[in-house]
Amino acid sequence: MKPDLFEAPDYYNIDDLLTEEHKLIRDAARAWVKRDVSPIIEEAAQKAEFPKSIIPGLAEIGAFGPYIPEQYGGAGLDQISYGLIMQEIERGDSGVRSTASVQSSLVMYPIWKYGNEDQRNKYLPKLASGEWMGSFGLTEPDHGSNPAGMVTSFKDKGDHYLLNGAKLWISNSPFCDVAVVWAKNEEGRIHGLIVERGMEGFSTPETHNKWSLRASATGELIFQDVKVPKENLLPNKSGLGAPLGCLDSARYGIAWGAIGAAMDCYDTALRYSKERIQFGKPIGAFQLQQKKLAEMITEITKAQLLALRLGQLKNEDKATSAQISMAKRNNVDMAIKIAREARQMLGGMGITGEYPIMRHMMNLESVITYEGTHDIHLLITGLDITGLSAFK
Ligand code: TGC
Ligand code: FAD
Repeated sequence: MKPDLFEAPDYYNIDDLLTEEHKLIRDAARAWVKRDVSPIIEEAAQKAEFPKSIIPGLAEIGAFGPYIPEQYGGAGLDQISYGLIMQEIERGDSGVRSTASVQSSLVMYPIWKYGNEDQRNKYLPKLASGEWMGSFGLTEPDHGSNPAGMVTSFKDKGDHYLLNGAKLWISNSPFCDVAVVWAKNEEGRIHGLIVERGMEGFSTPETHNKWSLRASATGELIFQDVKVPKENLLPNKSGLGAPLGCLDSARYGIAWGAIGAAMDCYDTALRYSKERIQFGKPIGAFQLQQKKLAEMITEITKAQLLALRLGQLKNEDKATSAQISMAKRNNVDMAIKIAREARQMLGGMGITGEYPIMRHMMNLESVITYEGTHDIHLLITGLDITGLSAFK
């Protein structure tokens, strides 16, 4: 892969709206990605291996629990800082951002928000430091967009719960130490349980042959009569709203992350367009190529403003689930379209691993699917503005 010459676009001087702390945190994450992610990520993706060597670096830049209070090992930052860290990581690779999203918003967040003090103290510091890695089990083989239909269940056996079922498409599952698993009790109510590697009957087979998110490990969570200690049930929230609350936090991070992938594609295409000569002049001088670049920077700028405003609302605890859903949908759709256009601008070189664009493009096929598909998010906005549910 070519050296990482990335320069972040900021067409509307959005940096002026950030604090000095935001910029320091963003720049530290950006420098780490250039130094530790860019040189290894293409090979990791080609080999379809999650590069475990980057886990300590992710912890160091505050990517594990950016907004979790410092008393639990988190970085105690605001929501805009969290977003900026996700943007920079996904500029490197969506799969690396996935690992951080799952750890922070889908594992640490529910333990922090729905767990008790013993659970917070036991798990959060080790998850923040990367000593333990987590996964989040909501999706099942027959229940993806409709998690309410899940069949994974647990029974009260007096001194423990007995858990049975299976989860599919689970990021980090092959190497996770703990999994936050959503399952129904005997009354059909959804609860979160913390399942630990080593519990008898718990296995995590890897899913192979993915063309997307290849540098992220994806797999199953299988539970065959797993005895889960009663103290591992998250006591403070139940029902579908509990896992969906975690998704709000992760979807928000993705809305920022997608901007990173888009910026990398745009920056690569812009540089290439000035260097590549055809018909005696740089391809960037042709009107059709300029149209592509002009539309890319316009869409990136709109996405940056959407994410920043959403971050302000989140900092004030005013962001609605529907607003978060809109930003996830819009920004991922923006990024995947930019990746497709940028790839074309590089001609044949665009399909090689010399440049990051094709990897971003393939990764974004997962990002537009997970955490709610593009169409599910359209229907969430539809429900919000009409009051009529297309799901029931
Ligand atoms: P519905 O009846 O609308 O709601 C059930 C209860 O949940 C509440 N609620 C929410 N709470 C918090 N945050 C949200 N975003 C919420 N949305 C709904 C709602 O108020 C209600 O509460 P209550 O107290 O009245 O019971 O539920 P529904 O069954 O009609 O489904 C709605 C729908 C389709 C929007 C939802 O099921 C959905 O979002 N489906 C998409 C599934 C999804 O996103 N799965 C993601 C799996 S995790 C993942 O992909 C990780 S990838 C990680 C990575 O690698 O980065
Ligand atoms: P389906 O729900 O079967 O949907 C298939 C198609 O039908 C989609 O186009 C969808 O939009 C459409 N559709 C469905 N319902 C409707 C409707 N009502 N109206 C209109 N169209 C509809 N899950 C986890 O729990 N944890 C994870 O860590 C995790 N990581 C993932 C990592 C990767 C790489 C991938 C690909 C997925 C991951 N997922 C994870 C699962 C992800 O959330 C689901 O794939 C996603 O929610 C969609 O579910 P599905 O794949 O079963 O598709």
